[in-house]
Amino acid sequence: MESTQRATISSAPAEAGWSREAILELYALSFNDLLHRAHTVHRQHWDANGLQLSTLMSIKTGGCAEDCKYCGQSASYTTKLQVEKLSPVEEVEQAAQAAKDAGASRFCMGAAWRELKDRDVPKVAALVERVKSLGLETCMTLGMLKPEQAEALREAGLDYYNHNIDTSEEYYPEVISTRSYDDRLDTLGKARGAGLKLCSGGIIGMGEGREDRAGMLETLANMNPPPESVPVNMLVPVPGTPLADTPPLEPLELVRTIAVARILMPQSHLRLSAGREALSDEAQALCFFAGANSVFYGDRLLTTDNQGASDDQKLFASLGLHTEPAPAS
Ligand code: SAM
Ligand code: DTB
Ligand code: SF4
Repeated sequence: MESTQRATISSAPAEAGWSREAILELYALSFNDLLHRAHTVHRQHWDANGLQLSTLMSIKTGGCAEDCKYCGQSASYTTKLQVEKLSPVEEVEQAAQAAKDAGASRFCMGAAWRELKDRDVPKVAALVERVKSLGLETCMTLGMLKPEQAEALREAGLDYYNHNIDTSEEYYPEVISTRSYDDRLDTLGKARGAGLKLCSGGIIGMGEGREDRAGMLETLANMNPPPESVPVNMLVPVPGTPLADTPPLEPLELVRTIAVARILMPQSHLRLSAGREALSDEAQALCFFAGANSVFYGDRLLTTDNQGASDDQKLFASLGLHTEPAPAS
């Protein structure tokens, strides 16, 4: 049985891309077989005990014109969130320096915008320049981009653009009505066209099925090349949003998703992202074994709590994980 499955899956040629069926076959492997295979791929491409740390900062919070059903920052829902304007450069620099001092190698700045406005380009470019000058990798997530805006960010020293596809193309309209899957892919193409590295992944546990989780990975894995950084978020239920009462996803399904993603995208940093607070140390350890090699590090994500840095340090030490330094620029 196992050998039949293995023959089918390993016959999927990389050039022809990954089919949804082949991805679902990986998901259906016995847990031990799937983890063994994913961990073997992981060791072939990465230091199996290395972990990349990214720290998040919300540089513009709330009041967003999009209606993403998971997000507490959408103006469509009533949440307890305080709306905040674009952060001043000194505040961002201070937070970035603190993140670096605490051990992060990448600083990710997120804005609750539908799209970047031309008038804000010089302001966000100045943030990138300042953070980059501290010796950190830079990442931004600002909504939709125009090609010349992506170029300006690249010239300012931006390394990564984060723009998540969130789920499968089929499930996407269940979650967001104010933009399409193609809008998302279009912005990713523009960021790539400007020479930015891509950070793109999604959220699981929004009520989607395994078919949709496989569909999300299918889209990411068939990008040429796949995103350099792939965040897998577990839904953080935010009171006041339409998904606030979604039943939590079984953690072993997260582990399977990480394992499948590692097999499909051997060379990408795979980030165990939002939702770690709700996971046991054991579940997180399984995610690292399955191929996750990056986390968001720091007491806050954008607007919700993250597993605290001191708990993280204890966890990393107990697992013998060491953190990746920022690459010399
Ligand atoms: N507004 C920009 C955008 O949507 O592209 C950037 C900021 S947005 C908050 C960044 C990503 O955070 C989203 O694409 C989504 O994948 C993730 N996210 C937002 N709220 C979340 C939640 N409650 N739980 C898990 N992930 C979430
Ligand atoms: C990503 O995939 N997850 C991060 C980052 N990229 C921008 C955001 C998670 C947000 C979780 C909910 C919040 O804190 O607002
Ligand atoms: Fe706006 Fe981004 Fe939140 Fe969607 S996920 S509502 S685009 S901040």
